[in-house]
Amino acid sequence: IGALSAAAATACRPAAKGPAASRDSLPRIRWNMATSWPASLDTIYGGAQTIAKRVAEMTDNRFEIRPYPAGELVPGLQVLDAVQSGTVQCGHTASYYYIGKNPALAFATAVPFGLNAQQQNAWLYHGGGLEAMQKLYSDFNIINFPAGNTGVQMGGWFKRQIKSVRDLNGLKMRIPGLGGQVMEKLGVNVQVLPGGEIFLALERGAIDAAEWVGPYDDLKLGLNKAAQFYYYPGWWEPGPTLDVLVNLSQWAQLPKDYQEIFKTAAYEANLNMLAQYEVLNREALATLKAGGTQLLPYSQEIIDAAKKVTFDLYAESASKDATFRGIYEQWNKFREEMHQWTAITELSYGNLVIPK
Ligand code: PYR
Repeated sequence: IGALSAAAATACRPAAKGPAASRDSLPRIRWNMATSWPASLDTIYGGAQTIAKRVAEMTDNRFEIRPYPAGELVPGLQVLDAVQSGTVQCGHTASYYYIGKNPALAFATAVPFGLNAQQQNAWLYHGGGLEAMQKLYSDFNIINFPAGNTGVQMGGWFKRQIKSVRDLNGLKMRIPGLGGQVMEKLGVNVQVLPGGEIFLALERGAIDAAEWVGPYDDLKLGLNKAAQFYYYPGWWEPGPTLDVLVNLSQWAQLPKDYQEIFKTAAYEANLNMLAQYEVLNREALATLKAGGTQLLPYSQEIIDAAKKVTFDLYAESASKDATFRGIYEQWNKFREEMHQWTAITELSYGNLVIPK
């Protein structure tokens, strides 16, 4: 017992340098963070703010990160470019905005008929996903970390009802990522606009339909004032991850403990955003319904056609590009196995408790 308590006393003794002394030895660092979001969307912009706030708190304000709304430092859809070139040290964005640079970047966010938030986190953190995405991002002199998730999204706002694939033909719709490519193959004229520009485009008739995230954000953007029919589910975004991107040269210059703090803050943003969306969407859906929004499911005809086009698109992209093929094949095996597990757990449980 004597030896044990001596060891315990040693373990509890403060280090030779007190906490104040060790804090003083931490460098002062200031970074800017470009984002793709309007500051009014406290949920998704909140992902950037969570990282900044928590990094500051964990370093006694010695490592300060200042997030900027879309358009203030760089346009909302050019965050990757700004981080790559070093115009900013880091950015908060959705990787699928950059599929023009490499279509496999879509897997970092979400792809049609892919993984929900829980499965996406499983793939990224423990299924080889984040390693694959970080390898891909290293080609851009960037390291990425998951830093937010919206949960399953809604399927978008339409000015008129769409019952069949024929109704999609020629429709101008705002929708990013591989979901946009699938819609294009179904006859849609696809536009990709940053979140802050959707309302005006829809309201003025520059587009006929738009998807953003879900009830809370869509209500804040006022999309319910520009269109009446609100479809579900967003089969192209079952659990999209938002990423924080860091310029690799800047990352390499960070002290190791700041790197660990940054990673911890990104984990926190990832978890916190999803919890926030679940709570807020629940309330906002009721508000939308009370305000006259018509909630409609996509028809089976549209879902079946979209599913076929999606898996044809994956096969086509895999045949053209070795990077896409490598990531897709690993991801698809994970997806198939994961869906079998989910069928007997989450889904069968949901069927027990959710009223029909
Ligand atoms: C979108 O751009 O549609 C997102 O869901 C972030």
